[in-house]
Amino acid sequence: MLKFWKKKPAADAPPAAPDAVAPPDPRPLDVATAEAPVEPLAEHVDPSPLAEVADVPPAEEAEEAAGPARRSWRDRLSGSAFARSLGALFVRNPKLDDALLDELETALITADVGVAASTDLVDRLRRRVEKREFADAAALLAALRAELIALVAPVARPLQVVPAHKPHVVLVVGVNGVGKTTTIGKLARRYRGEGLGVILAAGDTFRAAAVEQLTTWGERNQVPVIAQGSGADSASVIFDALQTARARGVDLLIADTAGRLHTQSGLMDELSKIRRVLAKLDAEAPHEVLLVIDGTTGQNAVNQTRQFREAIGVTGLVVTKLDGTAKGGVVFALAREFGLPIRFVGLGEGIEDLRVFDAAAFVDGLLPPALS
Ligand SMILES: Nc1nc2c(ncn2[C@@H]2O[C@H](COP(=O)(O)OP(=O)(O)O)[C@@H](O)[C@H]2O)c(=O)[nH]1
Ligand SMILES: [Mg+2]
Repeated sequence: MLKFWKKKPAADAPPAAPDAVAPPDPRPLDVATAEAPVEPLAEHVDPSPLAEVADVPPAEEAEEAAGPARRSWRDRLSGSAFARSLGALFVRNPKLDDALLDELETALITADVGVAASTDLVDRLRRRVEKREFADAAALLAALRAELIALVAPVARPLQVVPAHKPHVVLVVGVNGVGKTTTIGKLARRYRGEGLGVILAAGDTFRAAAVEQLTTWGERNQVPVIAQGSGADSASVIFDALQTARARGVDLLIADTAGRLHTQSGLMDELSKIRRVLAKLDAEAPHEVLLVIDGTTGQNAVNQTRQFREAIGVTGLVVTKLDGTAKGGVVFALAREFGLPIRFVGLGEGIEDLRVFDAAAFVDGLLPPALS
């Protein structure tokens, strides 16, 4: 096995310190609870970020063990531009030569991996080719796999719901349409299935439909949703939800927020206000600021992450829609640029399609199977 490189230490962004303000006026609560039984979710495959990256076995076996209802990562990711162009590349260039390396570099850049990351990676491979480390294109593919896993393994750090936090508060942020509300629904289902007490806060008070959408997810999964109707103050809704969650000794509070452009300073200010208001009840809340990124937005995802991180502090990422037209490479660009933990990825619209980010499974889903 190949062990030529070391993982870079990942740097967490320290959460911004909230300053104090008066809590908002208490308002009447809407608590929606439904009766539907909750089926437990299949166990997720645990990523092992501490393992020597080059020794990580292909994830397909573990994935299959997770149950037939869950489609494999490769199944979900094989349609991506990344997978298709890499697959075609190795078919077109079965020989290990400069043309293969040049095309590989272009393919990585076009798949949103980013120019710097792609160039670095291919330069390292090129030096090893020059030293005749690889017998053939298959050996190069194996080295590429190990390099890509090494890029994302440091950020494959799952969300930990700390039992001592009653509740552990997760604030979900991101621009419009990236999949925040859907992700919250999937998370509610996952943690409910694990036996945790969960409450959702309908903090997207911008659109009436958003409250309805979250309430539907809550009803489906027997999870209470705290809402105040559209037009209410978002910080006030989330504050109420935290009060309710504490009174009931709930384990996890997940708060939705209005989609906003990272360039809208008014809306960004609203997020700071939510932070300050939560700190009134629990100085450590929110324990997690989860930024949801749409995997199809390409390099713009990097700008969004930078802006949200500067404006409110981000402690974890969810990258959605990697199943569709996403190129997939943006995950590597984000990992390299920020080192923020990638908690989950969205591989489809179904409830079981939110997966704990697994570096090896992800890379294997994008790369062609070993060349024979
Ligand atoms: N294909 C696919 N669609 C997704 C995924 N996550 C969310 N979506 C879809 O993205 C759209 C917007 O989601 P929504 O949760 O309303 O976004 P929000 O505005 O950020 O709350 C919906 O149609 C979702 O079904 C995913 O992982 N894969
Ligand atoms: Mg929403």
